[in-house]
Amino acid sequence: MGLTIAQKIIQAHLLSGEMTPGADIGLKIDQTLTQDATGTMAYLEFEAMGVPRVKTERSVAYIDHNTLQTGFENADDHRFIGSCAKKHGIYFSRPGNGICHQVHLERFAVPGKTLIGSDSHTPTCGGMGMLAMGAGGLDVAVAMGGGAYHIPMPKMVKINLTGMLRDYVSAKDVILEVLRRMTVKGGVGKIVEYGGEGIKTLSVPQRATITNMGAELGATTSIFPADEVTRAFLKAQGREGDFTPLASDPDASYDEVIDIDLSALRPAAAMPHSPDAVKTVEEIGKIKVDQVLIGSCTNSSLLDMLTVAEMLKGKTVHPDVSLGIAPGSKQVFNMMAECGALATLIAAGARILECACGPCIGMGQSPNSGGVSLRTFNRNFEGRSGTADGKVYLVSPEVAAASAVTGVLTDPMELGEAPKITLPDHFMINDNMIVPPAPESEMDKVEILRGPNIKPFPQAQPLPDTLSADVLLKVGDNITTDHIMPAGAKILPFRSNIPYLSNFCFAQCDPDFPARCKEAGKGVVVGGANYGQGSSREHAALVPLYLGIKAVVAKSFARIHAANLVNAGILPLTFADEGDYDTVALGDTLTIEDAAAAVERGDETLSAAIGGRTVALRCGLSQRQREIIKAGGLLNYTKEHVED
Ligand code: MIC
Ligand code: SF4
Repeated sequence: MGLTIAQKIIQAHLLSGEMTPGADIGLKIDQTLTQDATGTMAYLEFEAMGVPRVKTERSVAYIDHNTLQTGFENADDHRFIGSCAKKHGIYFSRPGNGICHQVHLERFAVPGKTLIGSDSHTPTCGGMGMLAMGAGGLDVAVAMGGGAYHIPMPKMVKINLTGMLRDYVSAKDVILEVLRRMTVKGGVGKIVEYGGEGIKTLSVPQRATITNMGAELGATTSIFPADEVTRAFLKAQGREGDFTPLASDPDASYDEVIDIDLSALRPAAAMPHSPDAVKTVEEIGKIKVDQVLIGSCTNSSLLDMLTVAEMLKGKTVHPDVSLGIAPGSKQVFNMMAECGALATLIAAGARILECACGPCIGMGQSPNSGGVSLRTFNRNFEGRSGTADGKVYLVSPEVAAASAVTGVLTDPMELGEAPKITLPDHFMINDNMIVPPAPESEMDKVEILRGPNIKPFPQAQPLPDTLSADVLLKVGDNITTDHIMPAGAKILPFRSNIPYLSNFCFAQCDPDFPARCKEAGKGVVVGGANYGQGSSREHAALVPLYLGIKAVVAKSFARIHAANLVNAGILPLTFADEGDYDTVALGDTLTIEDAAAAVERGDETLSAAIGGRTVALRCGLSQRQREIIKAGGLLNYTKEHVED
C-alpha cells in the first residue's frame, strides 16, 4: 500500500516502534528550534543532561517572545540563551530578527526533514513539506542531545482542496473553515495533510498560515507536499539546493478525507473565545471595532504585509480604531521599507511594532475594557490579550485591513477590486542577525552568562507505591495551557523562575489554587475534555509539579501537554467512564493503592477510590512513558539511558 507524505518522512526517520496508529514511535530529529519563553528552561535541561554539543543537523535559538524588557529579567535570559547557543553548537537568532516560525520557514526549513520546536506553532514549516512538531522544552533538549522524539503514531487526515480562492478570501479563511469543521480537539492524534488541485494556487507563505494554525486543531502537525511552488519559494530565498520533491503515493490511504472547495469560501472570523467558533464575517455582522492587530506567526509574511499596505494606500485608520502592525521577520520588515509599503502603512496611521510575537502573547497592546479586537493571530483564549473582558476575533489580514478603515467588522468583498500581490523572485537575504555557534575547538572558552532570575527547576519524583492526595481543583472542558500557566507582560518575564510563576497557576480559574496546594503539600487536578490544549509550554507541567500535583485526571488530554506531564513525572489518567467526572468533587481524596506497581506492570485500568466510591481510570501510557514515570521524569530517565 502506498504512503502519505507524513508516513514517508516518518518511515525515513523511524528509530523505534511500528507505524500503527496509536503505537509509540521514536523519530530521529534533524532540526530543533527554541524561543526565549521556553528556551531558558530547555537549555537548563540540556545542560543538566551533560551533552557538550548538539547532535542535530541544525538547531536554532530564537529570541522573539519576551522582547518588552520591562526589567532586567528578559535581557538576562537573552544573554543566557545566546551564550548557551554559542557554546553548544546552536545558531542564535537575535532579538529583532523576527518570529521563530517565520524566520525558520524563510531561512532553515527543508522539505522531507524532521523539526521539533519548543513552541506549539512549529508546524508552520509543514507549509514547506517538513514534518514539524511542537514539543515540550525537555523533549527538545533530548533531541538536541541526539535522542529520539517519541509520539503516538498519528492517524492520517487528508484535506482535499479544489478550486481557487476568490479575491479577498485568504489562506486564513481556509484554516478557519477547517477549524469550524474539525473543532479544537478534532485533530488530536492526527496529522493533517493537504492535497488536491487547489494547492497549486497557494504559495508557501499561504500554506504556512494553514499549517501554523493547524496547531489549534490539536493535530500532531499539518503538512503540504513539496512541489514546484515550494521550489520557487526556496529559490527566491537563495536555497534552491534545499529542495526535494515530496508527494503522497497515489494509493496512499487516509483515515479521514475532508473536501474543501476554495472557491466557495468567504471571509470568516473565529469569535471570542475559541479558534473554532467560526462564522463568516457576513453572518457576524458589522460590530464596532476598537482595535486591529496584524502580525503573529500566522499572518506576518511579506505577502500579508504587502496586501495590507495596498488596501490601506491613501486611507486613514478609523478614528475609533487603534491599528498595530508587527512584521514577522527582519527580512519582511526590510523589504517593506525598501518597496515603500512601510511608508504607506505609517501614512495611514498604523502603529508599527517590532518584529516579534508582541501582542499575540499579551506583551503590550492590550485592548480597552470590553474592547473588540480583530487580530490576524491564531489564539483568542479569554484573557490572553491582557484585558480580562476583551473580545478577540481572529481574522485574515484582508478583513483586518478593511475593518481598520471602516471601524466596523467588514467583509472586504464589499470593497472594490482586490489588490494583486505577487511574491518577489528574490527575497532580500541578509542573515547578519543570526549568530553562528563557536567552533567546537573553542567551545570551552565560552562562558555561560546567568542572571539572578534563573532559578533551579523542580525535580520530579518517582511515583509513590500508594498514590493518595486530595482533589485540589476541578475544571471543565478545553482548559488551555494559558489557563494553567498564564503568559502576558506581567508574568512572562519569569519563565525561568518557577517558584515565582507558581503564584499565578490557574489564576483565572481559581486564584486560591496555589495557596491550597502549598498548604496541602500534594494534590490532584481533575479536568474535562481536551485538557491542556494550546501552547507547548512545559511550565504548565513544571509549575504544578512544583506545587505538588501528582496526577491529573481528565476526560481527555491535548497531545503536547500530556507528554509534558509525563516528562515532569506527573501521571495523566482519563476516566474510563466519562460520567464519573460528574461524581468527583473538590476536596475528595483520591487513592490508588499499588499505583507504582500497576503503572510499571502495564495495567491499562487503575482502580481509584475517590470520595468513598471506586472509579476506573485509564492509563494510556506507552511502555517508555511508564518507565519515565517510574524514573521520576524524562530528565532522570534520560540520564539513566545515556549510554543507549
Ligand atoms: C503561544 O502562542 O501560546 C506561545 C507563547 O508561543 C507558546 C509557547 C510558550 O508558552 O512559550 C506556544 O504556542 O507553545
Ligand atoms: Fe509567538 Fe503568537 Fe506565534 Fe506563539 S502564536 S509563537 S506567541 S506569534
